Amino acid sequence: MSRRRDWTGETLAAGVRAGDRRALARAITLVENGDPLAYELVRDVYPETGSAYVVGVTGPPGVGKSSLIAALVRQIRTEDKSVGVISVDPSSPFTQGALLGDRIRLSEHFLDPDVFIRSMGTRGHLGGLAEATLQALLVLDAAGKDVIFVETVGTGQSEVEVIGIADTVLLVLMPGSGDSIQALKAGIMEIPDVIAINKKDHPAAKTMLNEVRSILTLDKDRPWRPPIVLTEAMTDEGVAKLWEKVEEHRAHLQEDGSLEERRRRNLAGGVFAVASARAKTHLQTAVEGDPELRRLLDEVQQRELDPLTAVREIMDKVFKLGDGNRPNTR
Ligand SMILES: Nc1nc2c(ncn2[C@@H]2O[C@H](COP(=O)(O)OP(=O)(O)O)[C@@H](O)[C@H]2O)c(=O)[nH]1
Ligand SMILES: [Mg+2]
Repeated sequence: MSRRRDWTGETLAAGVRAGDRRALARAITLVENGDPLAYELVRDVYPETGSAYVVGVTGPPGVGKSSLIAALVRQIRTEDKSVGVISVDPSSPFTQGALLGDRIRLSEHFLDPDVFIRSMGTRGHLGGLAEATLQALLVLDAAGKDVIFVETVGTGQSEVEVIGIADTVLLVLMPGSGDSIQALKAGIMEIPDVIAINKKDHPAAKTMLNEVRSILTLDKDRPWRPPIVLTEAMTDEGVAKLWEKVEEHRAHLQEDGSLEERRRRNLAGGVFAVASARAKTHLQTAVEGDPELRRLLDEVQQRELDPLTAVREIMDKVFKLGDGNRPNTR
């Protein structure tokens, strides 16, 4: 088959439904490029999605997220389930540096037809990372993947949005991830569903475990107490246990009926995140392209116009909001 096979909407949808690698690769490239064909594809297959279990994997760079995903994929393949991995690294969307590392770590799975791995970029994407990831996820879901991992670094609004679509959120830390501990403690970072402390052979791993444990005990009222698992991704130590905990979380959600509720909330959040990102892009483009609106910004800078009046005028003109846009009116 030639590399530059011309896909039509129909052959692409059929290929995706069949889980064909080339179709999946092509579909996700189209997603990344914000191509209309990708939009149509996801619209068509969407009613068939919802069977994949989505695990968000988050945590600071270098803690071993990709390595741990590679190990989890090995574990899951022993159960004969199919897997998709979407790795998102917004700090280097255009360079291959960080992504190359992921490739090497995950490369043992590249020949396995039931594993599909993809690093995501967001070239020219109106709806940003949230949109590209959501669409890619739906493509893999439609392809019948049983489990889909979404990897992202742990901080920043767009990462929070990306991970917000997961059924189970796994936070990966390693000894020395002090910033994450502070963020958890301060409530800046949401409490995840499962925590892995990776690189457990490190002398400070136990200290880390105790710190995380003490933060979690502050919050006794939650129906699910996030389990903490010590892992060593390179040797698979703790990996089976980690997967067991993820599955226990899934069972917990299913038993108390909250999986549907969570998915409803996640999807609503996804729609809102994408709409916000698109609105922002639209706003920026409109202001840049309109000398009158640009002049408002100059007036603000010269203190001739206060910021909120400028906001009102910009919103009126770009979104035609009318009276709903008056600050603090009742
Ligand atoms: N000693 C040790 N090194 C690990 C472990 N897991 C990952 N690493 C190494 O840590 C580095 C970062 O791993 P990577 O999976 O790319 O982290 P990510 O940025 O969180 O995805 C790599 O050099 C890995 O080989 C582990 O359990 N023990
Ligand atoms: Mg990684």
